[in-house]
Order: sequence, then C-alpha cells, then structure tokens
Amino acid sequence: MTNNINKQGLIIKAQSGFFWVETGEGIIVCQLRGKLKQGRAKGDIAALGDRVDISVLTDGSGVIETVEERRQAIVRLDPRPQGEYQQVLLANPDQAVFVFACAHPTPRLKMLDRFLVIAEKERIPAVIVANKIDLVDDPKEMFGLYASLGYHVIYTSTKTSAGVDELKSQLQAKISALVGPSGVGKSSLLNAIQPGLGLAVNEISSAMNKGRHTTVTRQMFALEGGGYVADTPGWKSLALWDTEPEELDAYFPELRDLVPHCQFSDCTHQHEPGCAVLSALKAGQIHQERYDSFVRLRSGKE
Ligand SMILES: Nc1nc2c(ncn2[C@@H]2O[C@H](COP(=O)(O)OP(=O)(O)OP(=O)(O)O)[C@@H](O)[C@H]2O)c(=O)[nH]1
Ligand SMILES: [Mg+2]
Ligand SMILES: [Zn+2]
Repeated sequence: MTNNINKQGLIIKAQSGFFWVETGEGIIVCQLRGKLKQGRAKGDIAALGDRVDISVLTDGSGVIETVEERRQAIVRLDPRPQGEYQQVLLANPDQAVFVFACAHPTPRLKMLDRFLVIAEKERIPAVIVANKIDLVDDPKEMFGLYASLGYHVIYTSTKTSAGVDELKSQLQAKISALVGPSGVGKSSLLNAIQPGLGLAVNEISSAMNKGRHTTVTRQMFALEGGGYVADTPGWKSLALWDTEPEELDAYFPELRDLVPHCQFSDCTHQHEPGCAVLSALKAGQIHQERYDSFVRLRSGKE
C-alpha cells in the first residue's frame, strides 16, 4: 500500500513545527504525525535531541511516527492561559557544560550553584569550565572547591590554548548543553575547538534571546569527531519549578550524605539541634558559600 521508507534519526534542529532529523545518511526535514499531537497542550512532543522513527515520503520530506522516551531533558515551564506548558530546550543531553570566566566578567558562583542543582535534579552530569585563566594568578582559588565536590573542572584559556584539548575530548561523541553567562568565552572556546563553530552557535543564541514571539530555532552543532554541542541560553530563566524545599539537600553532593545523620528527619539544616549539616559547617567541612547557596535556593529566592 505504501512505499514509505522507515528510518531512525536524531532531531538536530527544530523550528516552527519542522524538525531536521539526522539519519546517518543525510538530514530529512520532518513534521509530526497528526496523532502524536494529541498531548500537545502539555509540552513539546518532539524536541531537539529526541531520537525518532520517521517515514520518508516520495517527495523526500519526512513524518515523525514515534518519539523515543527521553532519558532526561532540560525543560522550561512556560505559563500559558490554558495551563503550564513544558518547553523542552534539549532532550537527552549527555552532559551540561557550565562555562564561567575567572575574571571579566567576575564569576557568579551563586548562578553556578543554581545550575548545578538543576543538573543534579535532572540527573545530567555537569562539567565546569573555568575560562580566562590567563587573567588570574590562581584559578583554583575560585573553582577548586567544585573539584573537591566531585565535579570535573576544566581550566581553559583561549589566549594560551590551555585546556582546549581537554575540553575538546570531553565533548567528543556526546550531546552537550553549553551554558554560561554572556562574555565568558563560550564562542571563543568553540572556535578554538573547531573553526566556525562558535560563530554558528552565536547566531542562534542571539536569535533566541529576542523574545518569545519571534521564531525560535533550537539547534545543535556537529563536532567533527562525533558529538553535538547545543547552546541553551534558556538556563538563565530556568526556575526550579517542581522542586520542593525538602528535596533540595539531595542536590548538593556535600550535603546529601550528611542528611541521614541529622536528628530530625525533616531537618531544614538551619536551626535544628543535632543537625549534621550545621556541625559539618562549623567544623569547616562544608564551604560557607555553598551552604549560603543552599539556604538561598531552599527559601525560594532565585
Ligand atoms: N583574556 C581572555 N579573554 C578571552 C578568553 N576567551 C574569550 N575571551 C574574550 O572574551 C570576550 C567574550 O568572548 P565570547 O567568546 O564572545 O563570549 P561568549 O560567552 O560567547 O558571549 P555571548 O555570546 O555573549 O554569550 C571576547 O572579547 C574574547 O576575546 C580567554 O581565555 N582569555
Ligand atoms: Mg557567544
Ligand atoms: Zn540538618
């Protein structure tokens, strides 16, 4: 009855209901099969990073028949009159790469802490890049604490090329969400890894920042040796939207193992007697700044 060809692929670009699917034998522009759209009011059915089954029509266009279940996703909640809508910024990221500069701009570690909490919650492995190490004497003074918590910290400079190869191999064969404030050197780092890459990502990034009523393109970029990098500027506006205050201690690696030792099972780690977190803080085993971030996020402040 039909002579459609069935293929599998990865959504590498999404724009206005069209999806660019990399099949391994070329890119096919697809739309969603109508029956898939039934749940649409709740959130994106297909998104950047989704693995899909498609059928290819005789005209060369494609139809997405099924979307594989997501392992995890970076999701933004969009309040709409008809109810909250879950925008998927990136499906199935293998890692989130948080880029900060050692100076110019001054690193906002509170923002990094918040990003790390989101990554922990979504179970996305986090990698920290401390760029512009050429501008400071001791970059580990600022970022060393994160390595002690178990995070992989890569120290880089696009001026001296320090750490660029390490970053390159960290990105290889993975889907990475690249996140960080403006001016920290994301584009410069990508260009150092692969000429032209930073430029391409930047164009998309600035288009996305124009506001919600302009056309939103979400795209990820292929690395020569395999793997993809997606710029996800939406992290700045990600709220910890479905996080209860009680679960937050689980997203701080240095706190979560202490929690079972607190005297009260509903301990807020702020004033209770017998609190293992407060004891550790007093003993200098927890960094004050990280504890402050915990208290801040727990109180719902952004
Ligand atoms: N000293 C020094 N400057 C750097 C380094 N990396 C980038 N820069 C400079 O920092 C500035 C910002 O770099 P970009 O690569 O445009 O930063 P970005 O993160 O892509 O910024 P947005 O696209 O606005 O998000 C530029 O002037 C770069 O030349 C570095 O390792 N050391
Ligand atoms: Mg840039
Ligand atoms: Zn406690």
